[in-house]
Amino acid sequence: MDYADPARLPALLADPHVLAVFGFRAGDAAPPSDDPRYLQVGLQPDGEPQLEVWRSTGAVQCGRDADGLAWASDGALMFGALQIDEARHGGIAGAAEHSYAQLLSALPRHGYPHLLRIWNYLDAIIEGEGDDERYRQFCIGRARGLGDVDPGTLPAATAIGRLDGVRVLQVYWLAARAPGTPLENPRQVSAWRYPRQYGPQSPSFARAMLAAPGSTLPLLLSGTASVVGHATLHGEDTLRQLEETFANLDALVGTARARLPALPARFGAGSRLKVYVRDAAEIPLVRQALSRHLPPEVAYIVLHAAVCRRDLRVEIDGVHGA
Ligand code: 3EB
Repeated sequence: MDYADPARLPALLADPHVLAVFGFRAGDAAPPSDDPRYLQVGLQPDGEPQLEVWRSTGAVQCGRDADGLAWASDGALMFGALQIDEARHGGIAGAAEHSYAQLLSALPRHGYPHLLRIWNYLDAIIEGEGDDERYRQFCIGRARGLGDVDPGTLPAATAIGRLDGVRVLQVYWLAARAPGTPLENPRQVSAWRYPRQYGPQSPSFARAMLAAPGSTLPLLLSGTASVVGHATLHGEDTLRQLEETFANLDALVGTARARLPALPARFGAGSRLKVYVRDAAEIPLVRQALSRHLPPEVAYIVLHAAVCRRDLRVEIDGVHGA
């Protein structure tokens, strides 16, 4: 996984080893392509627009299913993406249920039954009061679409709010032929065990995923924020939230190293991060803290986005390998 200049999009899509490319940019100014490996995500990057590129070691095949699902696969891994119009499914809960049911039925058909990692991007994630909040409704629909799944097999995930006003649920994922190992964070209550106060349906995700032994995939880190136990900490202080987030990420890397000692203890040249910041005005402050905290080899992008709890000001996901 890497970041690249948008001008390179045609060259990247001409490369048969490219599994997926993401253009992060709100509005309609993103470079166009109808290649199924390309997805425009309506999140606003800070600074120059960037592409995110997933490269494969094998040759990639790709296509679009009759139901609109875009896919690319290389014999070991499958990328897939869905963009579901909320209005056609009665709202965000219906759209989430539909997407998860659709993708779960597609995975075995494509021969990649094991979901490793999934990203969920939806507009106005904290709009609505109490249990009507759109994130809570998304959690309800997701759980319905997943059906009767063993929580110990849930994928790593991100669920983040776009600010583009487009009521289309964007879901994309990485699935594999072989199952990975989901990891939990010793500092945090498992999300699927969150108590009722956060909504009628606890969120369905694992804190991180390690691919099957022998895979070249890095550790896949879920969206991680200033949550300890199940509570938000430092609600008024972005920098302390960032510190707590890094403490959570460190704990996850520690958990992964117990299974894979070759994994570096610290973020470095094999780490890529996406940093989601709620208030655009705080991005310079966050960038300053990131440059203090991270060695220069770590590539990251900063996105202006809404985190799924009102009191969370920052969230980070990414990958970490050798
Ligand atoms: C948290 O720790 C922060 O609902 O898929 C992070 C990653 C969060 C994924 C999801 C939510 C999700 O609860 C929020």
